[in-house]
Amino acid sequence: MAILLYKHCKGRREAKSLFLSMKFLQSLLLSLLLLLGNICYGQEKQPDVQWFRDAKFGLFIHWGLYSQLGGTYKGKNYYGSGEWIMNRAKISANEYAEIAKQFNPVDFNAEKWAQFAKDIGARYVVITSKHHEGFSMYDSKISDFNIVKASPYGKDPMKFLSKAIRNKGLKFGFYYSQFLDWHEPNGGGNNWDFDENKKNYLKYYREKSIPQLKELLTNYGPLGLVWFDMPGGLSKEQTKKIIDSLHQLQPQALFSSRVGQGLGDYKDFGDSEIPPSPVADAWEAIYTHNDSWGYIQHDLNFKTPEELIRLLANVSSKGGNLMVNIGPDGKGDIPYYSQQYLLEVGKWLKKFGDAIYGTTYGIIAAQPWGVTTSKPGLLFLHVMQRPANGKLLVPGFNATITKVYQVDNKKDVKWEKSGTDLIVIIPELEDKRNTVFAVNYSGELTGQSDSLRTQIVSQQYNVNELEAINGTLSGNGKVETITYSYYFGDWKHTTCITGLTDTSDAAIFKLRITEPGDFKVVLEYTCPDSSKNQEGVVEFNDNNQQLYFRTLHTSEENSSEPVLFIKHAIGIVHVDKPGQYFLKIHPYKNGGVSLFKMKDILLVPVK
Ligand code: H79
Repeated sequence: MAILLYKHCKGRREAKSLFLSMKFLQSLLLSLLLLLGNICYGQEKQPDVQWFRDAKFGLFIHWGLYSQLGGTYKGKNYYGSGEWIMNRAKISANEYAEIAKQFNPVDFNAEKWAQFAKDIGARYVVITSKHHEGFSMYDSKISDFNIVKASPYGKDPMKFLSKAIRNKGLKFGFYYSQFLDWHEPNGGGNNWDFDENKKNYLKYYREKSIPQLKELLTNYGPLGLVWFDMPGGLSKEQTKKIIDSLHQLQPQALFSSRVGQGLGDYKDFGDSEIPPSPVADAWEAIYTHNDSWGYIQHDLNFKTPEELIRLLANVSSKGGNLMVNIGPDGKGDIPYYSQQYLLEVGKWLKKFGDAIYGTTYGIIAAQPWGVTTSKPGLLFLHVMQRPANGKLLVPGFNATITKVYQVDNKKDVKWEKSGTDLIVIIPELEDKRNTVFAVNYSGELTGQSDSLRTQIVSQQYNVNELEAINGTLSGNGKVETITYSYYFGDWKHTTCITGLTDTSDAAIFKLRITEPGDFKVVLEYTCPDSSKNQEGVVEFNDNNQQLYFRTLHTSEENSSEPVLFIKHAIGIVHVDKPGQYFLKIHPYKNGGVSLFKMKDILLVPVK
């Protein structure tokens, strides 16, 4: 017989099989295993990520001395990441420390914040215990530069908040900036006060960073997670050693991947980044509600309820969690629009939360109408665009359907099946931002295999988007995610097709067009000066129809500036009858430079 032996002490998830013939040896081994398990517990036991995977929605809170400044210093307004103001205004550590004397968040109310987190439907809350500015927002014995000792407030808000959050049944976690510390001569990042060459990062880790993390993991009850940010100055071995010593304090606390060196218990992508395709491992996308993480008085660019609700569905459909950030002000008040708009998400989750919490990525890929999420025996259809004829096509539904219903009111919805096409006859959308229908089925739903991935294109929607990630590439064609920003630190990430240089470098999109008609073809791309005036061609339906175009200059690429995308309409294609088609894009001639970086091709039904 074979027994799986999980080696808890060394490596995590390694398994090896043993072959034994005698029964008593088996039970002896099992007792040994139990013993081993107990000895190892608390040392390197893999923390349980299941709660995190199921949670789906978290609340991030950036709060520190930067909140007191609110994005303005000495009469100058700063735009973008407000928590970077010390760095951007090159404020000396001594001068910056003076701000603590005005920091008195008398409106802070742990119960109110916890109730808010609960009401918006968040399942976990993460708050900055120390950001890059170096100020500890809790009672620290390691550094006097903390809210209890250095501010008139004189209390530890984290004591109250950690309890209040847990009392609501939510997980509580700390953000901690482990390497950057602009207050400390040996901390990372401050080169306007301190000589980089004289820094001893290890001393900083030894004397502040690690002891503070130990305080946080010791004095605030069980933590759901520790959100490390911006690693630096450590080798993989050093990082591993620190992680192991911290995990000993709380074996169940999850550490974010920004602990560095490819370590950590779950994956965070870049700030405001969603991977282009579903990811099976535990991961999280972080977005801030406006353009800054820390409070900025003059930043009113809040994402609307519709944007937030759709963002959450989109992230869930790819298998991740969304953690949305708010920046309370120096008094401890949550900005008005964050309160209003996030509460809308909470109301939506009360109705449709079954389609978010506890789900995994959508088995059926994104469609012109929206996205899907999955549970065993259930596929959730997040409908954000209603087909004009009310017939919602779910292709590739190769399982037996028992019923289809609207998630909030549980009312049955009519449906038809034709081969593996499921057609749901949907009523007017109760919530135009996202109304979710559930398909109850038996058997195994596998969806379309990726290599055969064909996108539905239909006259029923205002637009059909062929995303870069869905192109099949030949020659030098490749997919690349470009990163840019508007103000500062308000990162944007766009996945593009690039490298289309010679006629053999092509991107092909496989389409299933469901009705005859004409479509306007719009290329959405960014094109630097060096790529302008290149000729290209879009071939539709095997060379029968060709659209020629010449690339237009948009902007140069620079991560700290906007990258501009143009929607360049290049012509019309005609479709005689429904069926399988393909659309191919490539340069017209050899020997040029890459055409552009193309975000998508839009097929707009001609009406
Ligand atoms: O807390 C929020 C940000 O302040 C923090 N992560 C989120 C959650 C963050 N810290 N650093 N970064 C994000 C990346 C910043 C990189 C840069 Fe720069 C800042 C690039 C340009 C400005 C530092 C200074 C690196 C290059 C120059």
